[in-house]
Amino acid sequence: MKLAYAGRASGDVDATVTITARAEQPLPGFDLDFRGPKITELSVDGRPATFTRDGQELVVTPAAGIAEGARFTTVVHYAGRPGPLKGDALGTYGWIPSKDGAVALGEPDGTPTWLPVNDHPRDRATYDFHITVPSELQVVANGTPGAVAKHGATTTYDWSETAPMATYLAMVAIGKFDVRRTETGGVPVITAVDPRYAGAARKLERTTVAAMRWGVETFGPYPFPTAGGVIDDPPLDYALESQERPVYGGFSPGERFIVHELAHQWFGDSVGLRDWKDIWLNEGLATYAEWMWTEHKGGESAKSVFKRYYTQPGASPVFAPPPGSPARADLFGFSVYTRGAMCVEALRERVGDKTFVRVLKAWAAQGRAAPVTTADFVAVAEKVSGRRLHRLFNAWLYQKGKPKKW
Ligand code: MET
Repeated sequence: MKLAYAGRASGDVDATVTITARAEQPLPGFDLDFRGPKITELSVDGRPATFTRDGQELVVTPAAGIAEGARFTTVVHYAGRPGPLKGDALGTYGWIPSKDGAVALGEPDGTPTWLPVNDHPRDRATYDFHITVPSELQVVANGTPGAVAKHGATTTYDWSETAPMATYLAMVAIGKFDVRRTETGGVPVITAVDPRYAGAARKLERTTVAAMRWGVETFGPYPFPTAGGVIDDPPLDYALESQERPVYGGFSPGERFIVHELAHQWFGDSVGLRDWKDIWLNEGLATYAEWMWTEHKGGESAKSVFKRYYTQPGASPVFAPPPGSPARADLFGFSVYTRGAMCVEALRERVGDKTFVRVLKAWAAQGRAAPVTTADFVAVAEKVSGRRLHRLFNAWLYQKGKPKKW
């Protein structure tokens, strides 16, 4: 994608997005998801296509049908000012203006605010970013940095995400940053921090490196070509595990936050969901990684954290709703994270520490092979441990109230 950002005053962008896809069946037409500004041109395989927009649906009818198995290229040109999504239970996300630029954060369905995509966690693709900004600004995106080309008043930054990535993990941050590069175990670590959080830059870099070393020991090889993180200024008060480059929105992250987002690189970004309803696989495991980190550092054990939560009353938000299949508004609810992590502790206590670590490594080792479901996690845990675990997972993921027996 090529995107030119005019600057904070207008917030306008002018973008040309080129999508290469393969038709799995004969296609008279196809739908993309896009909520962005006005589309000025749309072509398929070099010929203008007709299109209609209905809410988020972008319905494309190419001049000629596309044959089964054919590779085809769609080019969408749009111009105007993208904006964030906000107001529902999920807060502010999508294309978000910052003090000096903008930051794009997609989870769960915000990427169509600035990119036409097939917005589904299981539809992964590689991405090339060519982003032009006023020369006083910089650009950070997913993956590996490429050329930086200055043409007087504007500068173009190239980034490429070479590992297939779910749409919700695409990120771009435009603004002024303290950009640092280091490496660990041969993996480049690139961090970028808004000047407002200048004091946090060293800590972000050092903690990311320390957590990576620990993550590699605990979960297995780091799954991507690069790592890092961005602290930007919009006051979002959440972080997102955007692939290779998590974003912390409007705060200086503590160690556990950094560990959480880094753990998602294995659990969520590499081993990725088939459906949003299994979001506990992302958030329960990343939260459990925080508990493991604290234990590893000599702090409270995961078992003790579990016990503390377990003493809460059954109606407490720790337990409700059950984390196994949350409604949209509860996707990032407390129980998905905490009861999800308690489910992982229950598993650890059942199978024992050694087997538990083998389960985590086996789960991470699947990588990007195929999108995963809760049933796949149960199957891996049962296979590695040689035990029947259905009752445990049913109790922790799906039963109402506080699980009593599992
Ligand atoms: N996945 C994020 C996390 O790390 C939450 C994003 S909220 C849209 O917790």
